[in-house]
Amino acid sequence: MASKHRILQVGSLAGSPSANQRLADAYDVLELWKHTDRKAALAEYGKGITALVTSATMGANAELIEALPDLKSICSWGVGYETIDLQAARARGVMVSNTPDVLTDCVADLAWGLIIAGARRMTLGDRYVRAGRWGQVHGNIPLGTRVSGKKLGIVGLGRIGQAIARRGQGFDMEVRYHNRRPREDSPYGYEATLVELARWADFLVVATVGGPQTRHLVNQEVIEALGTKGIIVNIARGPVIDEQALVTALENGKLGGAALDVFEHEPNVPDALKTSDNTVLLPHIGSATYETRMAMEDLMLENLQSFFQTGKLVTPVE
Ligand code: 8YV
Repeated sequence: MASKHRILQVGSLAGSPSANQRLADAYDVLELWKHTDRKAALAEYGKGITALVTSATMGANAELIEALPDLKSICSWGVGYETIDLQAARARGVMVSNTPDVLTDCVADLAWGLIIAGARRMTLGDRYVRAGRWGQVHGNIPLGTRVSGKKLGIVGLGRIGQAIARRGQGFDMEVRYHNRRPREDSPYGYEATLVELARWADFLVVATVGGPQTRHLVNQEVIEALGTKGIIVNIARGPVIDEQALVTALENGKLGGAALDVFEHEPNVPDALKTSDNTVLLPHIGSATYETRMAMEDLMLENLQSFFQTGKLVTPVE
């Protein structure tokens, strides 16, 4: 039997149904996360490794890329790639793939879950039921906000933003968006500034890419423009929202509510968000359905296999 190709896996993909096992079955895997001295492990076993598997969260920085002299491809599990140093990869001629499209629907579905949970105070109600406080609901849980027929603002009309927008039509909502540029193919209204979009919207959903170019795009001015009745939803990346400004606005009653799947310093979540009755908090589970995680691992493995068989990736980045 031919010997297995050697690959490096940055961390455990425990959030995927069978990725760890399938990688271990098909390849000779250097499991980097099991080595306490990462540098030493790379120096000892890194030579000859041509492919690396990582995730949107774990990424691959310049130091890691440089420590692998024979590296030719990085196959990531996840759509976001702001944690992969593309410049360092390009400089070395290393190809990069992600897993786009397969997670779009589930992430958009979760955004909608957050819109409704935030507007209708679902998690607060759930806490009352669990605590045996049903009799105290009236007068304690403030009335929610109607969702149907309201104004939906989307920050970033990419694949996921468009899927969220389409669902808005089912709720009879008017949809507008903000992007760096208006999209010719879009049926939705364009707002040239984020502040204008926030001022107009009842619900502002963040669906843009992460990375330095979008850090704190949603700042104090945007949050206050959304206002006392507005609800912000984030299924993209935590740092897109200035979290401190968000906390301050919630504390001062300048924002209606926040429903968040991502945070600026994951896994750390500010106490002020945890104790607020106006927040819904999820642990970055946008893509976490069996079907989607399976499709992500299939696509990541396809990229890897294609690299070894043809020298090309199936879903290269850019
Ligand atoms: C992943 C994600 O759960 O794909 C992405 O960019 O954020 C999620 O789908 C996770 O980040 C993978 O590490």
